[in-house]
This record gives sequence, C-alpha cells and structure tokens, in this order.
Amino acid sequence: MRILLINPKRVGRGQASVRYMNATPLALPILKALTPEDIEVRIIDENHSPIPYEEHWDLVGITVMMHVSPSARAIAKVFRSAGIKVAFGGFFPTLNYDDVREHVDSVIAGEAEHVWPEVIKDLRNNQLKPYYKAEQLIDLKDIPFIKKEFFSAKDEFYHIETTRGCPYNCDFCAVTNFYGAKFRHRPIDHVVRQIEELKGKAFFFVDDNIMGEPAYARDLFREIIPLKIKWSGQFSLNHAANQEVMGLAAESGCQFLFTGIESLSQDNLQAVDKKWAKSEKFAEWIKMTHDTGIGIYGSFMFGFEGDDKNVFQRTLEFCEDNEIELALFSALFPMWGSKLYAQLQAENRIFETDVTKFNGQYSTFHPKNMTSEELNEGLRWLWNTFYSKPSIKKRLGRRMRNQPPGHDENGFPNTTEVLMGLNIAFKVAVEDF
Ligand code: B12
Ligand code: SF4
Repeated sequence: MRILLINPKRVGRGQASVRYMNATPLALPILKALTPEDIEVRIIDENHSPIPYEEHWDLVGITVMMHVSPSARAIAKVFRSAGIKVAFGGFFPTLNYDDVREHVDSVIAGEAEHVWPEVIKDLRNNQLKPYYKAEQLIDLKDIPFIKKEFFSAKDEFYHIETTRGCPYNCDFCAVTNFYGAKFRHRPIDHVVRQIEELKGKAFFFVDDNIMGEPAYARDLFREIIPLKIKWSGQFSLNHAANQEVMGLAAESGCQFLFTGIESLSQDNLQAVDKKWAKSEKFAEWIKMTHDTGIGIYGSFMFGFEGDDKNVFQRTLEFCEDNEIELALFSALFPMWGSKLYAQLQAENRIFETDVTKFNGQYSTFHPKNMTSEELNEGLRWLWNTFYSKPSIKKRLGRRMRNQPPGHDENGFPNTTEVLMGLNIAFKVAVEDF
C-alpha cells in the first residue's frame, strides 16, 4: 500500500514566501511515524515539490489550514477524479466539517495519534469511513518519535513540540478550541530523545507557549543544555519576568522567541479576551528578554475596534524604540468558527468571500475606525518601513556591535547572524506586499 501526505502550497505574499517560514509541518512526519512500516509513505510539500498526480496511491492525506483550503480542494478534485481516495485533517476540516465534507472521501478530525491506526485498518479492508474523530485529547507520551529522514533535507531547522493546548482562548484564535484549555506536556525524556535523534540542525518548538508552565519549561531547558542545540520558539511575553526560566532558555540555546504582542492598546487586548497581556509592561518585558541575549519576534495585528490609521506609525516607533528584531504584521481576521467570526458576522461586517484572503495579509471585514483601504495601505507601509535599511539599523545596530554576525564552535550561526539573515530575507520578500 502507498500513502501520499501533502502540505498544500501556501497562498500569499511577502514574508510568507520565505523558505525559513516553510519547513515541513510537523503533522506530516507524525503521520508517517504512526504508519506501519509495510506501507510506503511519501511526504510532499507543494511549496517545494510538484505533486505526483500520475502515480497510484491508496490514500492521499492533506493537512489543511483555513486559507489553503481552496488549494487543498483543488488537489483533492484531481485525485478523486482518478479514483484515488482523499482525506483531510488538521485545524480547518476539524472545526469546519460542513464546509469540506463534500470535497473528500474522509475527514479525520482532531489529533491523529489515536485515530490513524483505525484509518489504516479500514483502508486495508477497503472500508474507509467518511468521518473519524479523535474522541479524547491524547496523552503526549503517545506522540511518536520521528526519524530524521521524515523531514525534508532542505529544512533549515526541524519542528518539534513539547506541549499542546492553551488556557487563554483569545477571540481570534483556534488553538484552545482544537487542543483544549489545559497545557499538556510531553515527557521531557521523550523530548530529549527526539532532539538527539534529529540533532545536527536547529529546532523550532511549535508550542504556542513554551513557557506556559514555567516549572516544566525550567526542567526541560536544564535537560537540553548538554545537547548544545540552537532553537527558537513561541512564548507569551509576561514570562520574560521569570529570570530563572529565561536564563535557562538562553543557556539551552534559545536564539529568539516569537510572541503575540497583538496590540499596544490595553482596550483592544481586553476587547478580544487577551486580558492577561499588560501593554504598559511590554517594553520592560522586551528589555528583560534582550538582557538574556534572546531576540524578540513580535506579532502585531491591526483592525481592532480601537485602531485608527495612526496605529501603524505608533507601532513602528514602538518596535524601533524597543529594538524588536523581527515582526509579523497581520490584519485581524475572523477565522471561521472563532468567537470573533460570530461577532462580526452578526454585525454584518465581513465583506470578503475569498477564503484565501483569511491569512492576515488582507482586510476581510470593515474595521470600526478606519477604512479597509487604510488598513491595507497601513500594513503595506509598515511591512516595507520596518524591513527597510534605516529601520534594520535602528533595531539591530546595538546587537551588531555587541555580537558581530558569525558562527559558533559547532558551526551554528550565532543569534545576530540568524536575526540579520532573517531581516534581509524578509526585506526582499516584503517588496511585493
Ligand atoms: C508552527 C505554526 C506555524 C509555523 C509553521 C506552519 C507550518 N505549516 O508548519 C509558521 C510560523 C510558518 C506559521 C504561519 C502561519 N500560521 Co501557523 N501555526 C503554527 C502552530 C503554532 C503549530 C502548528 C504545529 O506544528 N502543531 C503541531 C502539529 C503536530 O499539530 P497539527 O498541525 O494540528 O497536527 C495534528 C492534528 O491537527 C492532525 N492533523 C493535521 N493535519 C493532518 C492531516 C491528516 C491527513 C490527518 C489524518 C491528521 C492531521 O494530526 C496532527 C497530530 O495530532 C499552530 C497552532 C497550533 N497549536 O497547532 C498555528 C496555526 C496552524 N497557524 C495558523 C495561522 C493562521 C497561520 C498564518 C496564516 C499566520 C499569519 N498571520 O501569517 C501563517 C500561514 C503560513 C502558511 N504557510 O501559509 C492557524 C490556522 C488556523 C486555521 N483554522 O486554519 C493556527 C491554528 C494558529 C491559530 N491562531 O489559530 N504557523
Ligand atoms: S493567541 Fe496565543 S494565548 Fe491566545 S488562545 Fe491562541 S495560543 Fe493561546
């Protein structure tokens, strides 16, 4: 038997096109690791390789985020017209079953670890069901180990996870809905073993908040210090105040942390249920992070009820004053199934019907205090200005003086080299924004 697993081509422009942003999504190597060895499994990332439509497959499994769902449907159509069975899994099909079911033979909802064996059994018996649903959240000791060759040789780093779930349930986000409101932890010895098996490249911890439970993070970082790796990950900025954990993160090889700052206005944060984020503390927490040597990759969203067209200039000044090394700027967008979607839909404010535009790069609903054109234009201006030479100089100048770009004794690029390299790559990529 032969199974083909596909990550559909991302749709979008600017930063999303950078190779760094497109490492193999973890779901696909996990599915391969869960599949018995007598079945051939090939992983294709459509961003980098053509889809082998001409070959025979017993099943094609596609991982689907909302904005790539039209590409996923197009792929499914070609295979199904050749009589090949297609299954969708991941966030979008799980949370929007009615929108996808007619386009596939099977929707596999929720985490794959417990249902994939049943799918394989039914496939062997030629009895694939139209719907599978993981009835409960898994214990993370059941995440399988991934062999190095399951990732693409072209990946500059490997994705790895230590936790799933998030207690915060922000209005615009799907994570709590999908992964539950509790942090679940992978046993630390499993994480260490997985890193050892993959060693050689850098790592990106895909956890939504790697420091969500500081005691676990502390023990994890202590255990990975001897492995001498380089890594980046995601955290909520309030954890910067925990100097012990931050110090251990830096010592264990952390180079930068992605963090959802979202808005500089407390009213905006309050309004979308991100109440735990304290805007008056942002500058202090960023400085605390920088003091450990770790860089900040800030994520900002625009189009909140309190945002007017001056928000873009204010955000740029904040980023430059606080020497934020990297940033992701998105239009707030209502993911189908989110609380925000329900609210905006009830107010009849969503005008965009093209689902590919729901990726943060376009205005999709009427903001309250600016026009959609002003939102699109502000975003374009901010991307281009933030990744311009003068701004890069302001934001990275001090770091360049303290640690010139270069490589460490194990051949890994140092933090300045990584952050500078990404600024240059993003600068080129956002020219088309
Ligand atoms: C890491 C990450 C990224 C990385 C890498 C993305 C990638 N393709 O790997 C980067 C930074 C590039 C990224 C970018 C974006 N991301 Co992102 N990202 C994540 C994050 C934090 C982790 C993903 C992950 O690897 N999880 C671990 C794996 C194992 O879990 P999983 O993918 O859910 O897979 C499990 C199940 O879903 C299932 N499964 C998944 N696929 C399949 C397929 C089959 C056939 C089967 C059977 C099962 C199955 O089995 C797996 C094991 O249990 C998630 C949030 C989250 N906690 O998951 C957001 C998330 C996926 N991202 C999201 C978004 C919106 C984006 C952006 C649009 C953000 C932006 N403004 O630019 C961009 C789009 C980029 C693109 N390429 O198009 C949304 C998607 C929402 C949706 N409903 O579609 C999420 C859910 C976050 C959120 N706020 O809600 N992202
Ligand atoms: S945005 Fe971050 S903090 Fe809020 S629910 Fe999503 S993962 Fe949790």
